[in-house]
Amino acid sequence: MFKKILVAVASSMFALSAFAVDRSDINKSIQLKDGLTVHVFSNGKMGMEDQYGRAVPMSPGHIMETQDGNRITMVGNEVARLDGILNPPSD
Ligand SMILES: [Cu+2]
Repeated sequence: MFKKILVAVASSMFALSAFAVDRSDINKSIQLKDGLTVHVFSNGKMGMEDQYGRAVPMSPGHIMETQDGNRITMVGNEVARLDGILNPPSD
């Protein structure tokens, strides 16, 4: 059972890294009031970028306020996926 979970985790990590540097996977990016940016991926999940261009975690379900006063509910928490896009491996 435990081994099965490990295999599942390993293969999903591989799937993530396979398209991690593909910026076109981001559907749209929205500026928030607090200076953060929320990136919405093609599957509807989101990743957060801070003022310094780093991928930062946010709890799914968190209510975010956009610069134009709208509210968005955080879906997913794609930190590793966004980090691969913001900081692609140099080699
Ligand atoms: Cu968020």
